[in-house]
Amino acid sequence: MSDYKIRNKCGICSSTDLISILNLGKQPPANSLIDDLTLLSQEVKFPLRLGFCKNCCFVQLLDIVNKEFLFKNYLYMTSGSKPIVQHFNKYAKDIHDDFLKNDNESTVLEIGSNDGSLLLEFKKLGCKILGIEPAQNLAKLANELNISTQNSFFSSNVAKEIIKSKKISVVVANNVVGHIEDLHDFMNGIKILIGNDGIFIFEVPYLNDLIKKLEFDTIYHEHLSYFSLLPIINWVNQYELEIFDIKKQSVHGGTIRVFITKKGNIPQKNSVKTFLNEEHNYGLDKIETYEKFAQNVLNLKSKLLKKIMELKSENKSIIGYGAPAKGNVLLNYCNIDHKIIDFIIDTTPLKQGKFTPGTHIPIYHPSKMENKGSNDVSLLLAWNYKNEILENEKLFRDRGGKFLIPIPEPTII
Ligand code: DWN
Repeated sequence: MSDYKIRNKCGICSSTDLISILNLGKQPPANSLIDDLTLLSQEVKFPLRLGFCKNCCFVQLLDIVNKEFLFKNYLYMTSGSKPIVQHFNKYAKDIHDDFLKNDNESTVLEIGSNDGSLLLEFKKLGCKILGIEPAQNLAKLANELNISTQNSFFSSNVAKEIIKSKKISVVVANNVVGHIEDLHDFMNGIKILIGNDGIFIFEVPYLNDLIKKLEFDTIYHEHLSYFSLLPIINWVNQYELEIFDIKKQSVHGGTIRVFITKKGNIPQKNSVKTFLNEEHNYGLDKIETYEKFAQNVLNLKSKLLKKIMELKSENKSIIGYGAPAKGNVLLNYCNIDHKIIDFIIDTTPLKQGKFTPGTHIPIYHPSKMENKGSNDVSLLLAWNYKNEILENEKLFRDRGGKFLIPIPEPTII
C-alpha cells in the first residue's frame, strides 16, 4: 500500500464537499527523526493540508499518511514530559473517584496507551488494566513495566476479541482519537467494548484553542482530525451513543475531555450545551473563521522570521528547547533549519542523538545547555510547557539567557 493518499470524503459524514483551509506545504512526518545524516536521500515529505467539511463542519487533514509508516516505531514517550505524567496522575484519580470506586472486577482499557504512563496510575488505584498500543518499541517497554499491553492497532475486530474474556467498565483514549483514520470502525469498536453501561472517555486537542491561539504547529500527519463538539455529536449519534459530559483541560495547548456512553444511560450535563453555544458564537461552523485563521498563521510566520533574523543580526546563538512533533512542523513551515538553530535539547532518551526531519538540527540531552546564557536565545518549541520550563530554566535566564515563545505571538522574555 502507498505511504500516502488524498482524502476524498469527510471522515464523519462522508460528504465530498471538503475545502482546503490551510496549506502547510510538503512536510516530513513530524516524529520521523533522522538517525544518520548520510541517509538524507531516504527522507520523505508529504503534502500537509487542513480541510473543512461544509456539510458537518468537521476539520480534518486532506492528506493521509499510512498509519504503519507513522506509528509502528514511535519516538514520543508520555513519560518524557513530567507535566503530562502529573496530568495523568490527576486524570486517573478523577475517573476512579467518579466511576470506578466500587468496581474491582472490570477492566480499564486504554487505546493508544504509549509507554503505559496513564495505565500505571490506574493500576496504583487498584484497577485491572489493559493497553492497546501499535508501536512495538513502546508496547515492549510497557510490558517490561508490567503494564499489560497488546501490541496492535485498535479495531472493532480487536474489540470483539477483548470482550470474549473481559468486562470493560471504562475505555480511555488520550491524544489518540485524532490519529484514527477509520472513525466509523473505531466507534463501532467502542460501542462493542462499553456495551449498555460502560463509558468511553477521550481527550483531544480542542479546535477552538487551535484557532484562537494560532496553534498551527499542532497540525501534522499524525493528527488526522481536529475536533469541535458539533461533528463529534454527529459521529457518536450514528452509534446510538451520546456525550454526557465535556471538560476543558489546559495540557497540549488546550484539550477537551469528552465523556460518552450508550444513549439514555447517563443524564447529559449542561456542559455539552455550554460548549456548543460557545462554538456557535465563535463561528467554528463558518468557513470565514478558518479563512481568517489561515491569514493569521501567515502573519505569525513572518513575525517569527523577522524576530529570528534580528537575533541573528545581533550575533545571538539560537537553540531549540524541546523536540516535540509540533516543533518540526513549525521549523519546516518557517524554513528554520540547522543553519539558524545550533542544536535542540530534549529530555526524551529516544530522541537524543538524532536529527530533526527536514531541517537536520542535532538533538542533545538537556545538559548540552548547561553553560548557555547571556548571548543565547532558546526558541521554545515545547511552548505548551512554558510555565514549567521557564521555572526550571531560572539559571539560564539569570545568566541573561532569553526565551523566544513562538505561539500565539512571537515574544522574547
Ligand atoms: O498527539 C500527540 C501529542 C499529545 O504528543 C502526539 N501525536 C505526539 C506528541 O506531540 P508533541 O511531541 O508535540 O508532544 P509534547 O508533549 O509537547 O512534546 C514535548 C517534547 O519536549 C518532548 O519530546 C519532551 C520534551 N521536553 C523537554 O525537552 N523538556 C518536555 C519538557 C516538559 C521539558 O521540560
